[in-house]
Formats: sequence, structure tokens, C-alpha cells
Amino acid sequence: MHFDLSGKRVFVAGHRGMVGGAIVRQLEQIDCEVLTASRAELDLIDQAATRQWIAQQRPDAIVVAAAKVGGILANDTYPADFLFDNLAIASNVIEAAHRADVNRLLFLGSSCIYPKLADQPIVEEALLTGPLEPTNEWYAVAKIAGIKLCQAYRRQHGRDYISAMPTNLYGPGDNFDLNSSHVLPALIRKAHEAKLSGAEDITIWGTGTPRREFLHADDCASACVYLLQNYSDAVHVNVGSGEDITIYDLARMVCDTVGFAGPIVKDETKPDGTPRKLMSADKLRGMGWAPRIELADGIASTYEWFLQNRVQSGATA
Ligand code: GFB
Repeated sequence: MHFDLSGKRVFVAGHRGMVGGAIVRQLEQIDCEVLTASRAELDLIDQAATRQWIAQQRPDAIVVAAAKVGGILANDTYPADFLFDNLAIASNVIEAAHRADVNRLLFLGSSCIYPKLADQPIVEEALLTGPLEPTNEWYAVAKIAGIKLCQAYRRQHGRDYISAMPTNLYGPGDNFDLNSSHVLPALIRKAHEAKLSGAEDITIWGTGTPRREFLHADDCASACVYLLQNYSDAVHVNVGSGEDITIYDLARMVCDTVGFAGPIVKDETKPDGTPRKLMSADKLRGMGWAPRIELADGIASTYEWFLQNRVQSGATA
């Protein structure tokens, strides 16, 4: 299967986000026309507006990178927002695409769709085989619904809609707000601020023992474009690096990069979340795609981006 993107009009929903922005940069290297809409122009939670915009623009393909996202604490604190907003975005965009006769669509989910205690590394077939991790089940249920919508439109209407499930992502354009961010940007900011203020230590949430897999947003974008060009099947595809690391070791790595040598203190009143979620990378690797950015290099370049774009502008949130 090959979907030729040259000359095609591709709508990237969520282009202001870290992943959507990376996908736009990736598509700009191909001879296709990238369509985007700011939130002021198009609110994807609004079904009528979404139907109208997609019907007017009639893209050849859509990438659904729009989502309400956040780290473990944000997911746990705002379950209604994470469930409703993400359900609305998935159902509005996918249904509007079908109505407007858009035949190609890539939906992005997350590795948290898998059961909390799934066998590791987690294969695609582990979906819906056990209970979810409670801190993010709301987000996970919405993302599972997105996968099912793609499968349902494929089955009932013959639409060529596919889904990709990225692991924990990081990179330029990430959210560095300590209450709502994911762990990696939070650690970069904490280590940087500790270094500047001469603090004795930095604090991480939980026990530091959970393991997480990380992938740079540019690698994720490259995988997404690869899938858009080369994959057509109902089963979703894991997008990861195939390697994981404990949160404590990650914190050490970030501190080394930033240049903070103090001890790492654990705040065990904060949740650990799922103990481990290393996805099997075999399916995508088997198709010929592999990531290119090593974690250490990705952390260094993301810290550089943080210094240039967040610290210099005075905006660290
Ligand atoms: O990245 P994170 O917020 O999300 O947290 P999840 C990963 C791990 O890092 C958890 C620990 O064990 C956290 O307790 N951690 C340590 C920290 N220090 C910090 C810190 O300062 N900030 C943060 N945020 N974490 C999310 C899901 O789960 O992963 C989403 O909630 C989504 O739904 C996303 O799937 C990819 O990996 O636990």
C-alpha cells in the first residue's frame, strides 16, 4: 500500500501542539499542501463548526493530532475535561471527515490505552485485555474510542482511517508548566531552576521507580508521516523507541545535561501511575521505520530549545 502525499491537501488538526507542530514540519519537506486552523478559526469541540470547516476545505487527508493532553497530575485532577474534550475532538473530526468524503485519516492516541498491568513489551493486541491505570483512564477511554471510530468507519463505510499510538513524547514546543506538564519537561525546568537558584536538591514525584519509554516529537512525526504513506489496516500501530528508563535515572540524566549536581529527593505523596509501559516496537520496525534521536541527544536539544524559547522570553510555563 502506498498513499502518495505529493500534491495532496493534508489537514493537521492540532498544529499548535508539540506533535502537531512536528508533523507540520515533517510534511513541509514533502510536496504537499498543509492545512491548519487556529482555535479561534475552528473549535474542534464544536461539531457543527468542525463539519462545516472540513466540508469547505475538503482535504485529501487528515491527521488528528489535536487533543487535551497533560501529565499524570492534570489527568488525575481534570477527568471530565480529559474525557469529554478528547471524545468530542475524536468523534467530531472523524465523523466530519466521513461526511465530507475524506477517505484518508490518521488518528493519534497514546500508550496509556493499554491495561495498567499489561505484559511488557506491550503488543498492539493487548488493547482491552485488562483494567486501565486509574490516573489516566479518562484520557485512555477517549483515545480507545478514537481507535474504535476509525475501525468502525473503516468497517461500515470502507474508509481508509488508521491509528497510531505514540509512547511518552517530548521535544521542542513541550509544556513546561510544573502542574500540568509531563515528567521530562518538568525535570528540565526543575533542574534548570535549581541550578540558577543554587538550590540544594530537586524533588521528583512518586518513588522514582516507574519505568517510562520516551520518543522525541520529531521521531514521532516521522513515524506518523510514514504510516500515512504506507499503512492501511484496522489495527492501530505502536510508535515508540523500544527502550525504557526509570524516572530516577531519567532525572539523573536531565540533571547531568542541565548541569545540576545536587541530590534527587522523592515526594511520595504524588502518584507513580502505571509501573511500566514499554511498548513493543516490532510492528512498525517490521515495516521499515526506526527512530533516529537518542534520548541523551533529545534531552540536550530540548534543553537548548527551553533556554532559547522559554527562558529568554521570560515564559517558563
Ligand atoms: O509524564 P507523566 O506525568 O505521565 O509522569 P504518565 C511519568 C512519571 O514521572 C510518573 C513521575 O511516575 C510521575 O509520578 N514524575 C516524577 C513526574 N516527577 C515528576 C514531575 O515533576 N512531573 C510529572 N508530570 N511527573 C501520562 C498520562 O502518564 O502519560 C497521559 O497521564 C498520557 O494520559 C501520557 O498517556 C503520555 O506517563 O504517568
